[in-house]
Amino acid sequence: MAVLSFMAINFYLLFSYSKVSAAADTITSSQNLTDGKTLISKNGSFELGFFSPGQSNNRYMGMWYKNIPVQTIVWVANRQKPIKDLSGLLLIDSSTGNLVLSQNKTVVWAATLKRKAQNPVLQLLDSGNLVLREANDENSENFLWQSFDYPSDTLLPGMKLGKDFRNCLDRQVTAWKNQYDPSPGNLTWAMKVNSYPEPLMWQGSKKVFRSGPWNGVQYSGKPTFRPHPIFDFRYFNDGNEVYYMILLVNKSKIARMTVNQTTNSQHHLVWLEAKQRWDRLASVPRDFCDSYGACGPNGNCNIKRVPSCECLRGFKSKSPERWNALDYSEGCVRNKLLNCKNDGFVKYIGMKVPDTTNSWLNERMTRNECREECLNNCSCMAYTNSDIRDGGSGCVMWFDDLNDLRVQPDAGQDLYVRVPASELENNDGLKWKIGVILGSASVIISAMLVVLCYRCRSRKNLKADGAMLGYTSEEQKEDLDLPFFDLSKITTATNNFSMDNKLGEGGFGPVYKGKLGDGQEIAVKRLSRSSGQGLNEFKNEVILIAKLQHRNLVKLLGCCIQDEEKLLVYEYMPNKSLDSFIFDQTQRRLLVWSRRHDIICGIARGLLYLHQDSRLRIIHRDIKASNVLLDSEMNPKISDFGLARAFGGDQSAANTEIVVGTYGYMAPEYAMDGNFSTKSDVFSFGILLLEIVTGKKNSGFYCPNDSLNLIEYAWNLWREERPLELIDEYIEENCNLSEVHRCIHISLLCLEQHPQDRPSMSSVVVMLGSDAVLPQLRQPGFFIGEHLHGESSSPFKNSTTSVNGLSNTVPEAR
Ligand code: ACK
Repeated sequence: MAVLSFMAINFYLLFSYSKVSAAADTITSSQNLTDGKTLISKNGSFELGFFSPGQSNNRYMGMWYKNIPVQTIVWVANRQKPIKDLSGLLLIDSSTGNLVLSQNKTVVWAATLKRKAQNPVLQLLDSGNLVLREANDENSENFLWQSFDYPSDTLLPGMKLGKDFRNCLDRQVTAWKNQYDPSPGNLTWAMKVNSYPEPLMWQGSKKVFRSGPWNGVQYSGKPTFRPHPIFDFRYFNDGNEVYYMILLVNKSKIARMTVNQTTNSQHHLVWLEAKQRWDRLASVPRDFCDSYGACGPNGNCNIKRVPSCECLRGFKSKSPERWNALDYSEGCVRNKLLNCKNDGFVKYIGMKVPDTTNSWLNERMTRNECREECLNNCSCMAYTNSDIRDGGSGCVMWFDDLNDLRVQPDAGQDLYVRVPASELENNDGLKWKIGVILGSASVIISAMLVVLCYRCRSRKNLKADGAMLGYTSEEQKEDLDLPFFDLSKITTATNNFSMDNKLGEGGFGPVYKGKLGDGQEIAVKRLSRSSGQGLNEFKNEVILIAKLQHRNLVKLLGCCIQDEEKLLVYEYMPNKSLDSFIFDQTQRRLLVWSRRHDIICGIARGLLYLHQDSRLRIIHRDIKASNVLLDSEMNPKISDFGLARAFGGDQSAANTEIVVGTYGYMAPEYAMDGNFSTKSDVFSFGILLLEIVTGKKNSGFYCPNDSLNLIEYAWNLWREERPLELIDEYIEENCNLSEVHRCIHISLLCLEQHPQDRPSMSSVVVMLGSDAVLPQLRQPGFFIGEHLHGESSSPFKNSTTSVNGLSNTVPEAR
């Protein structure tokens, strides 16, 4: 960017300049561009002129898309020096041939020319490149100056991000300070040039995200090998110039990449003509593992695991205390010192390779040569191929701690990490990996076989036992297709229902962890013998959930009714319930925003399935954090159908004399009048959504500024335009603020006082997955009040009581 000195220019000439004529794409040295006039590129794609960002009165010279209605600024000349009135003037200084922006005879901004111009013209090209060139020379190699060499916050197709050593150019993208101020913020996206260059995002001097180096196919941090639907990524390095570039797959599309200070991320955006809005194709950092150095030196991040960080093989946490408290900043150190000549390598498959700062590159070596070279150099810590095409070629070696590693099973590359031979004693790295893969495959296959056998065996049993379940003859006609387990098997699996296996107390009795003979882990719900009320819930759950199948509903594997026992057997959810994460001081740190957002979307899809897409219309009536379970990959599964009600046809609402459910989640019309509907589930979802964003429980909510409950607290902050103060402190750092803002808006829509004002779950799913404008909010329903705590003063129908957050419910007649 040009550094301005307030030089004098031939202003007496200004008055002899003519203004640019309408819709021109060029100005010559005898013309100027005043505030209010614009240049328009030949095909009408881009426009250049003066603008004010948002509500600001400052004037800037900038460029935007001409043919879309949402003004989107892609380049700004005077980012740091706004013009305070309408006197701005863009012209070619006749004495120097330079491009100058002035205000009242003072230079505000000037271009930095490669050489003095003879007969210059300024032209706005259809690519969005503003170029100063000799009037008779259109060759891009000879441009005197071009805006593409001085990006603002946007990378347009065809622009380069990187360095040109011959012309001393460092083309980098820097975020606006905020939406009203285009001056450079502290978020920058630039090419880091070392032996093996890679693009990096910086927050001031702190690295925040790394794309990974180019591996011949793509950047090693790209999560999949699938071609990008919009952008074609390019990388160029000839020693004189190193750059990254995006091109359009389909030239008729309008797309860009930009960095945003508010969201702290880089966005890939495409213009949706049909919807007349920008659609966000992707944003980085995507998740916890994308944040630079998430697991510290020599730590490996796997987003599918909980916790996501683990030390590389042969390493241990440097500070176990901090590591266990989920502070990974110190990373990992070696278990044993390296031996040098007697070392070996652990092969990691599907990796984003480490930060290349301390790396060395040789593009001609083979992998074997690379391995030899690394073994022979006692400082070499890891190696890989620099080009993964055709079986791999080239050699990269690392000479220090390995930083910012992550597992990318669908796209990464192999990385060989040096360890002492003793760490490889039992098996070398490759065998170890293959062993793991084969091992898990056989478990899956045998689990599937066992389940299949159970299914074949059990139909007969279930029908025979229908009477015990209390089915009507009508219900018995329905083939529930539900496996029936032998009591002895469950008793063995749960260690005779030992206390050690007990997971907790559910709606109608205790829940135990079990392990079947084939190794499959299960969760067994046992109907309390003493619980008269539980029988109805038990029956209800069997009948309803057996008919449901969705990836966001917990899967019932079978049941057992034998002697006095009534048991339900579920797939085991290793990460337990959502409330054990969001309300726990340590666990909640694991729930970074992207994971919370995935969980919110999963619950919404599960609920949509219940309300609309399943065979029956089902109202759950007890949606809450403790009824959402998390599988090993943190996918949410709605559980506990003991209170659910099913409807056929178009019915979607009913009334009950006996209100069941959980305080803190009940919609006002349900708690007061017993009216339940899909919209009362939507209300409960709204509370849950607010709890996930805030990390605060609605029931027992205590707020110093006297809000009645979490809803009122959220509503007050929303009205005061401070909704982001609601965010859980543990997700603030790496979260996508616009997404969080949207989720708060959606939760308040779900919490509207009147059911008809609340969105359906299908609208919620759409709203969560798009950038479309959301409906205006009215006052939410503030019920869930204090009076509920005193049973005697309950104004409701026969309401339930709540003990320790469990819904201790009274079943109603069905
Ligand atoms: O929060 P939690 O650990 O997860 O405690 C409760 C307890 O049983 C009573 O509901 C746990 N639980 C219920 N179903 C399952 C399941 N399928 N897998 C693992 N834990 C479960 C729940």
